[in-house]
Amino acid sequence: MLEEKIISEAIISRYFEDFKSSLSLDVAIVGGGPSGMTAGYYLAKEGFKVALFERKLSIGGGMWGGGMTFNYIVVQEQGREILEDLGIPTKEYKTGYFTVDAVLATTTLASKACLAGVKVFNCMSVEDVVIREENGKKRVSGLVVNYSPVEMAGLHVDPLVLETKFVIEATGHDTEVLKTLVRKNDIKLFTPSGEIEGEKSMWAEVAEENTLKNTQEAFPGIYVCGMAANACFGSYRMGPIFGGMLLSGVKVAKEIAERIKKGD
Ligand code: 48H
Ligand code: FE2
Repeated sequence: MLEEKIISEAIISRYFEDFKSSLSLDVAIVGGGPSGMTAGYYLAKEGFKVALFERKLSIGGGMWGGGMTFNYIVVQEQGREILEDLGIPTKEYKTGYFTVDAVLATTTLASKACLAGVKVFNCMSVEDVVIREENGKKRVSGLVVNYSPVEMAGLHVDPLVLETKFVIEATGHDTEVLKTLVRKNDIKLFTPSGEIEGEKSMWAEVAEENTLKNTQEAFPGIYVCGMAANACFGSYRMGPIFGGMLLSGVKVAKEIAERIKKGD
């Protein structure tokens, strides 16, 4: 005998157990692109309590479509090492250029992150952050989330709120979380101008290097990674080469892990 009511009850119970248990996190990641998923994987593997909030139905961000929907991505040697660590095989095209099937890379990374313990909330949009002040110093200490269908329908429905030790802004080109933070609060980011510097045009070599350099804390409690790091700190775009995104995810995971262990 199969009772429909029990199927519904199982889904509702499990979902809200997870949601309730995610109201207090070590790390909240906004955006399920390659950098956010990589950061989540390495943090969860270390045993931190991590949830990832993704506006869309599927995680993967800009990695599914490779270049112009031709679904292969390219990585350089350091990116290849991370993919190999994740069990994703690469194939050398020319010296220093490795190709990977974009669907294989995206699905494997997503699966590894989930299996490591990242709780993914898809169809959830982050619409704001929580700010607190301690000893005269402001810090991001939580996220304000809403259902994406609410956002898409333009309904006036208030969000829900969760607390977290650190936020990772991994929303890609748009740097949505930081934009909201800067627009709504009288604060300065750790960028040269104190504002979001903005993304520059295409220069793959410099952009890839800078993605890693720009992966850092942008304001107390919030780190930028991936494309958002270059948009925030003002560097170039790189097109469909994804090594920098993966390396950025690894770096942000490492830095936040150290901060949490220190009790920051
Ligand atoms: C919840 C949100 C919100 C929000 C956005 O764009 P992504 O793939 O991000 P990265 O930085 O991991 O990877 C960038 C890469 O895909 C890319 O675009 C490259 C390398 N471009 C080079 C070039 O020259 O163009 O993923 C970001 C994710 C997406 O899935 C969004 O839906 C999601 O974040 N998102 N989720 N709440 N407010 N805003
Ligand atoms: Fe892009």
